[in-house]
Amino acid sequence: MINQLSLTFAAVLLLASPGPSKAGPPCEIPYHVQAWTQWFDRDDPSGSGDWENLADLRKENPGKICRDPRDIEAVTLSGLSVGQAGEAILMYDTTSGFVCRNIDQPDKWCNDYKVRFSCAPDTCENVCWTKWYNRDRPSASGDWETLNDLQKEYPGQICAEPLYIEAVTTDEEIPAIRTGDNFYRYSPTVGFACRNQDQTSGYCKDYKVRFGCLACP
Ligand SMILES: [Ca+2]
Ligand SMILES: [Ca+2]
Repeated sequence: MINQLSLTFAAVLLLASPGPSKAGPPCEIPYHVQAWTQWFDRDDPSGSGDWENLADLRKENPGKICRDPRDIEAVTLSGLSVGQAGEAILMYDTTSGFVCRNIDQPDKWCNDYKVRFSCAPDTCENVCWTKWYNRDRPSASGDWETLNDLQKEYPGQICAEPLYIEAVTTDEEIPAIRTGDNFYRYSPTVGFACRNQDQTSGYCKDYKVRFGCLACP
């Protein structure tokens, strides 16, 4: 829900203030672009608490978190939101990251959390989109359009550390988030993967993806 709300919010902002146009790749940030990072879980509460603080996450995951995250989401490894878990949280913001201290809890023990960040652009000025890629079809285990595979198959075409990813169906170009499929991976740092086993229908639709980079190779 946070995901769609914040993307919608970003879209409203973008519609309200159209970015500058320029020659070259189209300057546009579609609202359904997936800008959330992968989930990070660097710590567990066995020491003084669960430290998913941004400074350490950046150090341990160079280039994977944008300079100015717009949003942060933390959930327990069992899937509870921070509100549902109901613990006293020391830090939970886009500049510090997330910290739960054991000492602040009545039972002196925090849940183990994972966190992710949303990276929306200030303007579309700096974002350069790759072409669309469709390396796989969902005929076997699913539709695998992972960054690693695409970078191997199309050397030099996709930047090393994309900031955004967009996925749409190959036939009607329906945004992935509107198809109702459940995605195994959908992150600019990992790419896209839809597993047939995760779908109620038993099959994923066929998707193509493209990446948004600060500069095109
Ligand atoms: Ca953790
Ligand atoms: Ca595909």
